[in-house]
Amino acid sequence: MLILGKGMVLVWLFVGCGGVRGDQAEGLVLNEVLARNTITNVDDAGEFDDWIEIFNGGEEPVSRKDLFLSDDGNAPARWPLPEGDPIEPGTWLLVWADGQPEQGEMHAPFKIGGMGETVVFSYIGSGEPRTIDQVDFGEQLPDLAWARVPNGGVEWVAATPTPGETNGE
Ligand SMILES: [Ca+2]
Ligand SMILES: [Ca+2]
Repeated sequence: MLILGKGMVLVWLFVGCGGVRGDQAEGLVLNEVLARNTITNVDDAGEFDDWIEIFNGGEEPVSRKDLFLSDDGNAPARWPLPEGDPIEPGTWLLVWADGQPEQGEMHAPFKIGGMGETVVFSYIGSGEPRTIDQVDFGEQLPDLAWARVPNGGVEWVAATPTPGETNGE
């Protein structure tokens, strides 16, 4: 009984540590990008600017701590997601990629190019740094997003933009 008891404690600790250390971004994906926004939606400064949508397709809230976005795979730590409420399961987080951080905390200091670009989403914290997700897209037509359809799925396609909402609907 004593041995079994120790074994159970060890298993519990192992699973517990794994959950804290390695799975900070479990379930998160880059879900949609719009690089040529001319009539789709405006930011809090009233501007039609580019954006990146993150989706939590997992089953647990995910902390924003130590998560970074970049438009340069060689510099993944360009911009840390601002502190705030965890990203709840089944919800989206919209980041303005307008190069105007002075317009608010959800404005990244880089833009994404309508002729094609890379967006890199990384975890860079106390654990092993890793790429959570990356999307390389080509030229975009105005107001046609590059999106995972179905929402959070494997395939990326050109689609009607759905900022902060389910893709492909
Ligand atoms: Ca703006
Ligand atoms: Ca969407």
